[in-house]
Amino acid sequence: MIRKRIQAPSPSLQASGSPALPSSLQPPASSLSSRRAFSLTELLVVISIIGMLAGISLGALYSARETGRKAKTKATITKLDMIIQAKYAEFFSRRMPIQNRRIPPDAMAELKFRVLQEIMRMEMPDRARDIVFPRREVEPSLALTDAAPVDILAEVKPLASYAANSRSDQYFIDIQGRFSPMKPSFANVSGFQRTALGKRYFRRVVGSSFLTSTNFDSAECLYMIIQADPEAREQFQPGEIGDADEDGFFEFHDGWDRPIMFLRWAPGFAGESDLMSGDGAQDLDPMNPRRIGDLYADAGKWTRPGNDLTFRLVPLIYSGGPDKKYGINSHHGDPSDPGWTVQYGSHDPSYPYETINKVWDTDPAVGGGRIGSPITDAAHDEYDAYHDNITNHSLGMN
Ligand SMILES: [Ca+2]
Ligand SMILES: [Ca+2]
Ligand SMILES: [Ca+2]
Repeated sequence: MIRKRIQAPSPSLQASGSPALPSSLQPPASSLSSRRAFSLTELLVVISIIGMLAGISLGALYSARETGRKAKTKATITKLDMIIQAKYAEFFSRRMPIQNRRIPPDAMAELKFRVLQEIMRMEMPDRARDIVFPRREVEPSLALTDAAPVDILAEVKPLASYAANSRSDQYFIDIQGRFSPMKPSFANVSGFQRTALGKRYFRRVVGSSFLTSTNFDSAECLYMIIQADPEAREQFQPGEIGDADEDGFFEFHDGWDRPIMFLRWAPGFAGESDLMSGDGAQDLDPMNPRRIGDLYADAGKWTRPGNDLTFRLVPLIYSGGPDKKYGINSHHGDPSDPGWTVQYGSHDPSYPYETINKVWDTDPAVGGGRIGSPITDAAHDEYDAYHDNITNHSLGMN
């Protein structure tokens, strides 16, 4: 443009200042059109340069926004991580409500472990099913579904007992020290009092829209845990909170305005984690230092093969990252068959010992993998989507 302005007057100067020029040297009429063509080319060049510059600055803007979103996500997850890890650690100094102290040491160890698991489930829920379940005494065959009426939903009853399998006789001991020669059930094994916090979560959830859909129930559980603690609650700004499924239950949101998810026990994430070794021999789980495994009924006898998979678990808090997909096996089930696939706790009298199993087992229904493992089923919508996630297990990354 500048060159054009400088050049433009020169032919007219020549024309007016040099009248001696022969007419053949006068700028021909065609030079006017060539001048126009030249300026048009220039204009196109300029436009393309502007376009390139705009492209570069849009790219820079996009990249700056993504960096900002990542930083925001990390900041929120860092705060959540500190609060949740502190709460998780507190469980290990918790007084256990075991009333009979004269039961054998191995029975005591197992009871403590089972009671602790139940307290953690009640007070640090990561799914709706940690809080409510269908009353089996009302309808034993009922699988809890979205359509389940609220009046057949009950608070999960904490139940814990120890099963001895001595050669001569098999018996069970509950927290009151009651011996039972039979397989435990609600009738012959005492549960223990639900904790105040467990009751509070139940009151908040039962009869509410929380149960009309399990969308983001793990994120909503995380919010509920923080919400219950005024000091923790104060650390978060309105911009870090949202309600993606508009059910009135809030979630913490990442930089892409998607819910930040939560798994209390995520053994499958060990391979991706900076915090979990995955090595049970070197890194004992304080929840289960004796590495107690589940009981199985084998040919009419209870056997406990042990569980050499256990290691120290660290709660997992995760954002889906820029692709907004989580790609993590939460065992919440398919969206069309919502979230009741894992039912922790020993509240099912038919299978009172499967709690530990649930933590460590793989689930073929969601493409295999333990809870917390990356989704490796290529047909799954969130296949391989975990790489860009931002989690509390690798805050130094991404
Ligand atoms: Ca929800
Ligand atoms: Ca919600
Ligand atoms: Ca992702």
